[in-house]
Amino acid sequence: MTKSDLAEMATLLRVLCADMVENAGSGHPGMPMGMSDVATVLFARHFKFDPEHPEWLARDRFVLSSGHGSALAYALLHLTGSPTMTLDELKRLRRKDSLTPGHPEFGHTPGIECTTGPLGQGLATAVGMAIAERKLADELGEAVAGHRIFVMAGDGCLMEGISHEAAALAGHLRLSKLTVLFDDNAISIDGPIGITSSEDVLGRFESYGWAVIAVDGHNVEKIDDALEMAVQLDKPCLIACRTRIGMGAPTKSGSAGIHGSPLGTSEITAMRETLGWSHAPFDFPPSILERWRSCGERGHAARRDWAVSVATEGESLRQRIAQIEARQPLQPSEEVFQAIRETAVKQLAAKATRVSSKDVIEQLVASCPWLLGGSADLSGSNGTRAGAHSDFSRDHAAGNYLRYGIREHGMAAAMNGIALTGAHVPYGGTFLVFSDYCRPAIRLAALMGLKVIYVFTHDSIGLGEDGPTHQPVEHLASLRLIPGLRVFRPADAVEVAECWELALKYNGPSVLALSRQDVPLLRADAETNRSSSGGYILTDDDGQVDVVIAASGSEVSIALAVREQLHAAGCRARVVSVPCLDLLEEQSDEAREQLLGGADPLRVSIEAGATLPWRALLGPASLNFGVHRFGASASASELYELFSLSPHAIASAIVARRSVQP
Ligand SMILES: Cc1ncc(C[n+]2csc(CCOP(=O)(O)OP(=O)(O)O)c2C)c(N)n1
Repeated sequence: MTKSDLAEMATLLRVLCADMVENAGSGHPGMPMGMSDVATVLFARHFKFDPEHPEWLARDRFVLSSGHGSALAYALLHLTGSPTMTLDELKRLRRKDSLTPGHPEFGHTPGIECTTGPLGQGLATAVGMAIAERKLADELGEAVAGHRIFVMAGDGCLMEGISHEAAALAGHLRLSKLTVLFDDNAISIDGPIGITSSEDVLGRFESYGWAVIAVDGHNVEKIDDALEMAVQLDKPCLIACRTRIGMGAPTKSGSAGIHGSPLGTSEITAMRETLGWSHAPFDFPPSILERWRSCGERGHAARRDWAVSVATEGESLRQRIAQIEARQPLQPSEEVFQAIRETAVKQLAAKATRVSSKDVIEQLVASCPWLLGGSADLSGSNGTRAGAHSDFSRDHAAGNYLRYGIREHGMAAAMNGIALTGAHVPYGGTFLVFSDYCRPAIRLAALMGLKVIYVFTHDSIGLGEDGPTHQPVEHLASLRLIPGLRVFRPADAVEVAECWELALKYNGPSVLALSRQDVPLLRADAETNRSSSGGYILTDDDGQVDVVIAASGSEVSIALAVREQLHAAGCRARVVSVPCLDLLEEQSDEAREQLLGGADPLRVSIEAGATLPWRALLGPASLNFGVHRFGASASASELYELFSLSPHAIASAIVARRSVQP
């Protein structure tokens, strides 16, 4: 295609995006109009994809990190021939039940690789995709699985802190398949970037170990040269495309005003005049549309050739491709789970649940080559690295353990990218208190329904002397509020094995909250996974009980000690272990009521954290023991005394309440 062919295609794309936003009555025309030339060159000359097969393993990935520019992604899908992205869908931008929601959503719109909208997340997720690509190309061969990841990111994405973590990691790992097309328009919502930023973005990326290229983002030949160069490099590449936001709008381009509002009737008419475009909205000259369609057809042919060559490959490789393309969930066999539970029940010594988790990981590594471990510089403390692990590095793509560095947010986003590729299940560790640093990416994992496992250790004041900065208080409660995220807090080695099993079987994200301090083994049975209902009766008195104590994690053994003391005081108590409140909430009301002993017994909860979720479960008449202020620097046993979480303090409070309300 000639330069003028590309220019016409870019104009069609630019006008279409402006018309889509105009038709919607709201949205963001500035970014798509500014980046139309870059997008055209990328899709016409470089991007490998098949619109009819968005699941193709070897396709290049396009991540629109500036998710507000969603019109661009949808328009590209339509123009290149996606069968689901019809013209009608483009006309329904931002409408209810359309395939064209305000920001791109993975799993909702075929062809959208990643949910984007929170700035910076797309870029950081793409780093995980580039890690997964290296692993896949190493496993299956470059010809079968190699692909590139192209990201469009604006000033906003690159200002966000997460871009620093993600880009530094990508540079360190030399993720050469990653190319970021920076929409360098120097405008954000409040105005010119100069009012808030003086940084040298290119210098920054260079210092991370990236190649940087600066081009005129409206010069199709220069863009083409830059992309040509980027794919030859042995490191990630940032192409800073100097663009004019809203390019083509005669009075509004170049200003913040066009970032997030439709152009308006007079401006859009004037835009048509300026661009010499006489066609009505959504009416495309057939010759230009044909050119766009040919980009998709080129990819279609490439996929066909690829399919012919992989058809001659062995059965196991073809099965692996089918697994990835169908996004078939990866999980160990039932025998592996059974063996892990049986090992756990034999370990009689008291052990921190983080150590029991490491025991599980040691057993999983051998049978799960698709499991990718990692930690944000706390491998030893989190117990995330097994003896059989080897580190993934720029020189060792076969490694199955990621050293994320002290980059919790970058780690969580990269895990999303790894999970999105569909070939691996990532797990990553840090302290529970630092889940705050991961939270925006955890939320996106939940929104996308990704199988990602967070190994969050040091899960309460029980971590002791490191003090209140390290002691989570509100974290369990707040993580439980994220829809679709399962928060597991196992009480002993058997529950740890069960919760790992449940996390690996769940097609969504899971948190494993694990103790630093030792806990005794509470269970002697491991035949069935009792954690699967979220909560179960651990110890009961025959017949009627006066008190039901529900607890999680390290507080379950405290609940058992409380029960002993109550027994001595003539009060019969049931202990319910609740390793996962989310799963318990999914049970029927009847099952839950039965577990909690109906209306008569006094309901009690013990968890060393905010008590809100327990009050919601047990009702306003319940007694809830927890932590309602920040912790302190002292030994775990001193802190449990200080926060009235010792068996004696709890038993006394229960007896006192019962004497008032027998
Ligand atoms: C984490 C986050 N913070 C704030 C926003 C709201 N927001 C959307 S776009 C934008 C400005 C982005 O500027 P830029 O990347 O330069 O985009 P452009 O104006 O060039 O389209 C902001 C603040 C967001 N989507 N995500």
